[in-house]
Amino acid sequence: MITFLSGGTGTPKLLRGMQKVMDRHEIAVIVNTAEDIWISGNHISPDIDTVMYLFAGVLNTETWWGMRNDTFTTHEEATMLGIDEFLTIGDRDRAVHIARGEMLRNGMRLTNITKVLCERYGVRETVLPMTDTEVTTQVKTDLGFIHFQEYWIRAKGQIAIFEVIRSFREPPVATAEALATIAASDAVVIGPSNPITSILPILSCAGIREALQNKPVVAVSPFIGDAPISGPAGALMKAAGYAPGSIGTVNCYNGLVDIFVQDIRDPVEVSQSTRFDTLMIDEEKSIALAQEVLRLVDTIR
Ligand code: GDP
Ligand code: FO1
Repeated sequence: MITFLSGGTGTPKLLRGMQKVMDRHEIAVIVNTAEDIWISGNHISPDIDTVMYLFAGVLNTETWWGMRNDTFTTHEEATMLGIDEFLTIGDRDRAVHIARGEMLRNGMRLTNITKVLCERYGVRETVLPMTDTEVTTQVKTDLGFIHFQEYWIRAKGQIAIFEVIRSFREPPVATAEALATIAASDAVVIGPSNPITSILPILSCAGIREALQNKPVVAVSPFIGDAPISGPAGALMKAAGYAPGSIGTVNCYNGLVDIFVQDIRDPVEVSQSTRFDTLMIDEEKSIALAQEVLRLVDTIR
């Protein structure tokens, strides 16, 4: 068993390859939930949904969110009625948000809800939220703290940010299932996800760092030079006090990583790192990187 720590784009691209080269029952994914948000009364968990849709074979791999060939009738009608949905929500995707919201209101744990949804979609891998309680990444702007999604989607990442915090009513604790999965794994792979909005929220759940200390950990950089392959990781690293790039990424994961993987094109030198082509522009590239990462894992487990 290998456990992956994942957000909703970079690591899912690696998982797309892993699916093809591993026994799918041997893949476990602990997923960031700090980007979750309630919209129009329903619960969106963007990273869980991306991972679940990928494994279910229904993910839109053009955008890496939402379902392939979804329609947007409800979103269009709700917008016409004056509802402010700043995320474009597909009709089938929305059904998942409705189901999740309803189960949450009925008092079910997010872990169990995710299990039910994955079963309905025939997912063979294990998909686990990092925690069962609500935690939200917020960024400080000139107008005060706003939800990460407000910054990245509504403001299109076009406003200055000065600080990143995670807000919660109770400090997030890793679920028993997440900790048991790590304990049962031969190794943990921190995929090339956004260190600030995807990986640090997972590492900050009580129990995770201790669990990782006893495991071989491989991490893949989401940066080439000071720019991420996509998304807002550069601005977020700066706002959180880290240098954008592979060195800043290693520093985020302070001392947890046994083998750090950088892209062959990355001009930054991280001592004792391993170099692969990490640009997963298609499924073939994802499979090739997955194979390399598995070979690495074999050398340390
Ligand atoms: P989010 O939840 O949508 O932000 O997705 P993640 O946190 O999982 O992934 C975002 C990160 O993925 C960004 O910082 C990108 O630089 C990184 N990324 C996207 N595609 C690739 C790729 O092909 N290779 C690598 N190494 N990183 C990638
Ligand atoms: N990202 C966008 O850039 N625009 C959208 O309209 C959008 C809608 C959306 C709906 C459901 C969902 O699960 C994800 C969605 N995302 C959208 C992606 C999501 O907000 C991502 O979490 C962030 O883009 C980066 O982490």
